[in-house]
Amino acid sequence: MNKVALITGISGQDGSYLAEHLLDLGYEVHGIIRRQSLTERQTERIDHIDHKLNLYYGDLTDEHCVYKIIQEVQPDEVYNLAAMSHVRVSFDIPAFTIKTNSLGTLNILEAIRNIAPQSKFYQASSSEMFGNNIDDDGFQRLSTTMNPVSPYGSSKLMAYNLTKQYRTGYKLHTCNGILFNHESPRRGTTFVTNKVVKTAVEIKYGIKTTLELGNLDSSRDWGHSYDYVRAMRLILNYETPRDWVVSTGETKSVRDLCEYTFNQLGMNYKDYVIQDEKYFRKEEVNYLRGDSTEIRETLGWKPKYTFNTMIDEMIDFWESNLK
Ligand code: NAP
Ligand code: F7E
Repeated sequence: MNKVALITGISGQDGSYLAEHLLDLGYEVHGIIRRQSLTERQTERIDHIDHKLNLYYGDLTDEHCVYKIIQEVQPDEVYNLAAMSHVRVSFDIPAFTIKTNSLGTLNILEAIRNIAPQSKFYQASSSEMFGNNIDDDGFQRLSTTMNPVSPYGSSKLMAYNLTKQYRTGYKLHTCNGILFNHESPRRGTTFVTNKVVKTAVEIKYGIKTTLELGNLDSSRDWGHSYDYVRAMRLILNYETPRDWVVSTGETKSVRDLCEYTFNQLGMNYKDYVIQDEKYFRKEEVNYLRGDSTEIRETLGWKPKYTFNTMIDEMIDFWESNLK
């Protein structure tokens, strides 16, 4: 019998790569999408596999629909990827962020506890939960104290703790993947990597003249979504439910990202990048670098992409798109 997976946030960046991966492995894949007024582009990332998917309208904040879908699907594995995932925007809509990211996670955990306790549960936790805490060796890991500095980070920390608590208290198979930033050509274009790459390509082809950014000095541990969704499935299929860190272990600043991208396109970023106050945050996570030794050594996870091959792929995507 094929395994049955339910993915919340299936229309997002990670949801689309995970759905492809699970279909390749023979899973029966179900996913939740939201009702939107503009339907044309909503499922753009999964249109190519739409005929193989079972999609349901739903919203994590609506516990009735969450119960109904879990009751109907009776999944072997639930991947909770749905979230209000933009850190800066979470300062504008903090209540919605917490309702979706924290209470939405609780709605799924309660449904699993009551009507589908056989379901294994994966929670999309985030390096944003660490805030500005770094161990003495310059890395963040499972034992690093978490001290979020955004409504997004706080909402994810609540969901992280609930996921742990349903494992220890109710003996459910629930796991957190603490994923550091991961990108791809499918990344939303208001996140910094895809914003920089898309705009740099537009500048090269004369469509735009400048790139407005916020803080150029923050550093991120950037991997590729293709690699990270593979880690999600490994995490859920490990015999013992527990939490893991997924990261590249390398870090680059936003300035490094601009320098590499513009160089690849034959330009100097200093001629085009302008800083604009509106892209700065009330509080910033300055430096992220994850220690993923455990998942590499225990589960054999290894990323295929480097930072450079990932950015090159994103450049190719936008160049062929614009041509
Ligand atoms: P994404 O592209 O923003 O996708 C998020 C998905 O969640 C979208 O399909 C969105 O649907 C859906 N969603 C939002 N609010 C919802 C609600 N109330 N009910 C149901 N669905 C809702 O994010 P991603 O990059 O794929 O990230 C996947 C998950 O990993 C997220 O939980 C994110 O917080 C977490 N994470 C991401 C990273 C990263 O670097 N990418 C790192 C660590 C953790 P709409 O399109 O309708 O809004
Ligand atoms: O910002 C700086 C910004 O929005 C990265 C989400 O997937 O990863 C992501 O959150 C850095 C920050 O990602 C602009 O201040 C400068 O220091 O691409 P981002 P994020 O905030 O790190 C974590 C792990 C998640 O879990 C989240 O869901 O870039 N920056 N100028 C800018 N950022 C944006 N978006 N736009 C700018 O113009």
